[in-house]
Amino acid sequence: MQSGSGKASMKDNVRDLGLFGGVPAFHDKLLVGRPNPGDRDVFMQRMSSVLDSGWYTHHGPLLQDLEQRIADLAEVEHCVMVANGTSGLELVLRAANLSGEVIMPSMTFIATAHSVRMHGLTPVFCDIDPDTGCIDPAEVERLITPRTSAILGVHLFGQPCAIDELRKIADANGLMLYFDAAHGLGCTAEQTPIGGFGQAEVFSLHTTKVVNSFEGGAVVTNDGDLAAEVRSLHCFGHGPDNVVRRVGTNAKLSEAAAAMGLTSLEAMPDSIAANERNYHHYREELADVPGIDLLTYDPANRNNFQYVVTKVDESVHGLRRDALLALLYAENVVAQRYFSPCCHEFEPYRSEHPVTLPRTEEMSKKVLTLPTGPSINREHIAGIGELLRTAVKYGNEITSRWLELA
Ligand code: T4K
Repeated sequence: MQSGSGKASMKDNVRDLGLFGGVPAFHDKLLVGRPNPGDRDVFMQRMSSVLDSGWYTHHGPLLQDLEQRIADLAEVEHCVMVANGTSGLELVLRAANLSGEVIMPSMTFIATAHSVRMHGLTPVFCDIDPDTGCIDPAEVERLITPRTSAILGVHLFGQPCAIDELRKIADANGLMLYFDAAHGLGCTAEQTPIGGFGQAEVFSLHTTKVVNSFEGGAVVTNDGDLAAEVRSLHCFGHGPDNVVRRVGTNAKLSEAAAAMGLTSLEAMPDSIAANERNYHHYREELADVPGIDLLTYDPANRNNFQYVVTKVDESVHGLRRDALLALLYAENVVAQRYFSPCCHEFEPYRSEHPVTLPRTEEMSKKVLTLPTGPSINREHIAGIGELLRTAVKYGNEITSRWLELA
């Protein structure tokens, strides 16, 4: 029996699992990255004002408002909205005239690495702190060469990476330090908002993020020269006087995107509150599920709880992570492997610069991110908990039957 209300059908045996022919536990798909659009009427009013004004792009009034509000939230002096987070990372690198090698974690979305490689620089992948998945400063030090120009930290799942240690290493070696804060809007490092660390930080406002502008990114910094350069580069290299001084691109964000960004930003507190409630429900549900361990966030920092990340430990129950992923899909629970494979396991990196990163690979084998967001409720999570309990109970059997299907 399944229901659209969120209540899952009970399944306490392998035969009933969707993967092996049973009816899916959930009628509708439960997704990791459902958008947080905010108040539809307010968005429509903003869109109406855009249409009435005839001003659709080129740093219009809504975009200026969004830049100011994100700068205020991040407690920084400058925010430049750009087409997406990836462009933001590329523009920071170009604005700073980086070359050579950039040390970064491999446990991240592929965009982090591509933003560097796209411009002819070499990403040098670094191992992680196994508890957080963030870059390990001790490993960073080991990887510095005369060709290193920067360290690119990633605040993975909204957790601040080891900012102070990285800053010391960067300062001691004359390197630029900047951050991929794609997951970091609304998060803090202790009391300080993510956004003001290093020379620049870059948020993503992709549809799947806690705040979205359909697509979008925000470069935030306290460095006025860097901000001016990013602003110029994202608009064909134009300076404020409209004179072009260097090659630039078009990574501007439209007023329609800004209308969504503002409306979604206004809904961020509710969205984070819903995520946090869900996170705690998952915590309760998973407490008695051996070998499916929830990544816990350090309470000293504020997290936006956008990602519910688990580590599936096959050695405990015999259930392979990818068998569980397939099992959940078949129940309409669309989990994600954030981030697996990780960057150094993808081309061109694996051929160009083969490396072994034991802690990254260990985490990458295990990670599974579960659905959350305002559209996921307690009943959904209870249903997912039931599925996980059944899955680990019959872990070995499920893995071997899944291997036969493959
Ligand atoms: N750095 C890091 C650490 C990042 O995580 C990202 C992006 C970036 C940099 C680059 O930022 P952007 O250039 O993207 O601004 C998703 C997102 O597309 C991507 O933005 C995000 N990270 C990454 C972690 O997740 P995919 O390939 O996993 O899947 P996607 O976006 O097709 O769908 C994810 C889930 O969201 C699905 O369950 C479906 C749901 N969804 C998706 C879309 C597009 C919806 O419900 N509605 C939608 O409109 O990348």
